[in-house]
Amino acid sequence: MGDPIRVIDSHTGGEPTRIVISGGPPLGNGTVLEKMERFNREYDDFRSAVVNEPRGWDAMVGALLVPSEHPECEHGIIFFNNVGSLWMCGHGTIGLGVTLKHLGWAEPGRHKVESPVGVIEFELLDDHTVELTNVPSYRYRKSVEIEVPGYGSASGDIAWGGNWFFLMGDHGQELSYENVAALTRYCTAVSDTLKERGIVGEDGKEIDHIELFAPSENPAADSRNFVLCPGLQYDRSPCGTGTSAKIACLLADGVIEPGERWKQESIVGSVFEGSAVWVEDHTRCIPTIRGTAYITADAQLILQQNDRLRFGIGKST
Ligand code: PYC
Repeated sequence: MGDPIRVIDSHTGGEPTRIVISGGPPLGNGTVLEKMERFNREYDDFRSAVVNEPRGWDAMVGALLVPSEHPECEHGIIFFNNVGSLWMCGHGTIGLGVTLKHLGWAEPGRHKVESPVGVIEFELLDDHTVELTNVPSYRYRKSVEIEVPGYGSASGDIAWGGNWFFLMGDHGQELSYENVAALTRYCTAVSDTLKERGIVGEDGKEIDHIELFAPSENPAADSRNFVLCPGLQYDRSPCGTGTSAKIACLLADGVIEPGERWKQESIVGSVFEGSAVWVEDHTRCIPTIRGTAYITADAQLILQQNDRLRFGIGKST
């Protein structure tokens, strides 16, 4: 056994994050993208041990705090879930800010962190509130028509907000917590259709998050969403990268102005508040997403040598 694996668990608007703050695998030198690639190649058992049953569960999002060689960054971060790594994670970054505060490793103010897709910044506003300044986000394609077997025709926008999303307003689904099983089936059918038709993000990148929208019944929110993540779990939070992708589309359509606030409610009723400003020649915007997180555990993970399931169910040795 190596060093003890210490984790801090938190939830951001209901979506869990488990951050490994020590005892992670040695990923060598390089950028955080290079470290993530090595993590994917060589340490998938570790990922599974941290987030999958019996130690974790399917909705758990994990993160590995790593050193960053970027001159402006205090840390690097690699996010992952029940099936693999994520490019970025907004709710997880809000959880990171609150976790670093809990540990006494970050004071209120602005902090830069290197993610695999670029430098992100978070502002710790108080013990629980964090505002993420995300990577440049944009809509790649508007109103892509698809025929979803068993459901009929539908259309959606393809956008990048740190992950690739297919965003749908016109889907005929009821966005309620009671309807999560049916929403999961629908989004899975959409995801399968995108794969079968070879519909991808820029540079052929897989669109691995499906995001549905509907009006919110909460007068304090502008919209409600349901986000299906890779691994077929839905985001309990409004999804930081998904809200970034949505705001990029709203800005492109002129529905919101630069700096105007958008309040996105999740399927469990938690709310993120976001806005964006244009960069470069208006092809990209920089979203900021504000949310709250709470610590739920400060623990040490134990992987016993003689435990056949120590790396998680599906990874038995
Ligand atoms: O908040 O960006 C997010 C996220 C991605 C997957 C789960 N949460």
